[in-house]
Amino acid sequence: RKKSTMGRGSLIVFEGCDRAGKSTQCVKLVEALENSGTPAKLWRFPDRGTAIGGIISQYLEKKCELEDHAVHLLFSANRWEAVPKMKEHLLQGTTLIVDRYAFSGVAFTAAKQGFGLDWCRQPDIGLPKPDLILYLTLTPEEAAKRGGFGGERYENTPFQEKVAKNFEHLKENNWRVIDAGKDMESLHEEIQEITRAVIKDSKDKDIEKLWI
Ligand code: NYM
Ligand code: MG
Repeated sequence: RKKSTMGRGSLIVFEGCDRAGKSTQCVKLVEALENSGTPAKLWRFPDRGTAIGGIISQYLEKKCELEDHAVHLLFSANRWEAVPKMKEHLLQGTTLIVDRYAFSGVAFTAAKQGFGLDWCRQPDIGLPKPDLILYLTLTPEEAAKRGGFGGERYENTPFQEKVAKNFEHLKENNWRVIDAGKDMESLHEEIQEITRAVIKDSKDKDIEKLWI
């Protein structure tokens, strides 16, 4: 299909620790955009539906062990394999609302012993650069109120605290920090307002490359 004459869609990424409410807000945002006539599609990483994503899923569910560098590269490969389709959607004018991206990749692996931010960033250099990163933050107290973690790998408080510290180092001027402790509806309104402005603003801009 041909390039949209309405301008390209935006690449909007949600980031944050587990339990911040990213997935809920992603779904609500896609729904709101679609209802107002803005083509939008929900996307998520890891995409557990591909062959690579299947291995990642097994790893997260603790059904297999993988060497830490190797699994980092699989998470990155899982993004790269999606790039052709992502670009196609963006160029056709569809905005992608993405639940986690390369920033989770870096923040989670760099929380492991012996991994620096710089090494972790390398495989994701050159991915399509998001127009906006909505970083949902939650204090440890608020997080605790939301009930227990699931049983997946990384789902424990000490690890998540390291992840949160790493996210702080990744912030750039296209990041917006959102207090995820607010009620779901106010959060949704705030997110819509920011997102709609960015969608308008990025229509005629080229898609840039991440970390270049
Ligand atoms: N995760 C996610 C990583 O470790 N590296 C990555 O590149 C990405 C995208 O996978 N705890 C971790 C963060 C999550 C876990 O994500 C699965 P979700 O959104 O809970 O399905
Ligand atoms: Mg999770």
